[in-house]
Amino acid sequence: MNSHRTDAIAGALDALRIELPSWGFANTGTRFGKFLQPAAAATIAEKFSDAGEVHRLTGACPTLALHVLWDFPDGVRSASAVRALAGQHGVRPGSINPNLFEEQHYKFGSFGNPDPAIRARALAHAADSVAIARELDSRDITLWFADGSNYPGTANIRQRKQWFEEGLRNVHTRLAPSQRMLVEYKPFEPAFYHTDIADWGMALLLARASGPQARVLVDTGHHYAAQNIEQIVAWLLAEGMLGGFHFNDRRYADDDLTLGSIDPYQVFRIFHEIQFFEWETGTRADIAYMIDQSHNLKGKIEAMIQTVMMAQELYAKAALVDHAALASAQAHCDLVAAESILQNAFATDVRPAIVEWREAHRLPANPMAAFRAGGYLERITGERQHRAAAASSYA
Ligand code: LRH
Ligand code: MN
Repeated sequence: MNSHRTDAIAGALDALRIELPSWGFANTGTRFGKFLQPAAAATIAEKFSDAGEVHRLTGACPTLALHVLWDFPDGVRSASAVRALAGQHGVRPGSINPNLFEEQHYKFGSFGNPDPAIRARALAHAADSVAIARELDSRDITLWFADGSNYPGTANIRQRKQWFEEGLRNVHTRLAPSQRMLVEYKPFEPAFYHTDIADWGMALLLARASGPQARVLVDTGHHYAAQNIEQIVAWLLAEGMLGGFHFNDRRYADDDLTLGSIDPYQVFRIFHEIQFFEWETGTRADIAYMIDQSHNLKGKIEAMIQTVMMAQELYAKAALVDHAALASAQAHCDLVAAESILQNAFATDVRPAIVEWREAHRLPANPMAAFRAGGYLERITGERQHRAAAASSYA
């Protein structure tokens, strides 16, 4: 591979930072069961420790996304302990995710609940989440809502939209100037008739209505199978409203599988749209690349390392697209030439250049092999296997 291409790959890897999800290290399951892993993290200290191990091996994961109810048992009062853990494990607190979906009082919704007292409780929790983010110098607050309905006629969809506008606008007023709120959409689950924030357009309109520091978060698992996700990404880029991603893969629905395990070309096409935009505009898109996965069968840490390695590989391949040649082929409607430019980049084996980048950064050539040989899993299994298994459904 010529130096121009290895330089392009090195430049891409220097820029790519991927945020890990604290809940990805904990025992999670499906409604049909949770298969417990003795080494799974159960405390925030263990989640930071595991994230620290992934960052130590990949050099690409300096932040950890946190979910408020699962990681801050005492709310904002837990922030100083979290800050200390971050220092100890070399991973900074990342995006703050409120929990507006599992407590009993959210049965009929949170921001969209017909009961003003419940909407007020939900807003108070979102406000606490912003306060926690301020306390930890976390830039992003990621807002996902399970709100919706299961049966036609049971919800006033327009009324709930207005309540969401009011609630999200209120959250926006609490942001520090440097902070952002990322509105995450999802077409269904747990609601199975309508979901209040069901697609990118609804999230875009609500983010716009909230204020200038609001953006849209694209969870790759939150799309109907036939949807063209990279077109949504292109539109959000063009609108200046793409705030970040939750990366995972799926065969059917929100399966939260390892990135690229089902459709790596999908992820490549997303990365291509971003890098093509950056080439065309000469700007760096202000995107938070984050992982959102839950592994019932794979080892939690290995799944994260696999995802980071796959993301680096696909992002590096996208950096090999000759954007000038592509723009010319597009302008001349040379379909085969244009398509081949992407396919050739995708077909390029970038792994030798990635190993070169890792060695240049004194990182293991193969993070997965280093993890398996490193003894970390054996050590934490010994430390953690004695505790009783918690029976909660998620994280
Ligand atoms: C909802 C979601 C959201 C999180 C949760 C863990 O499906 O993607 O981002 O809060 O997963
Ligand atoms: Mn998500």
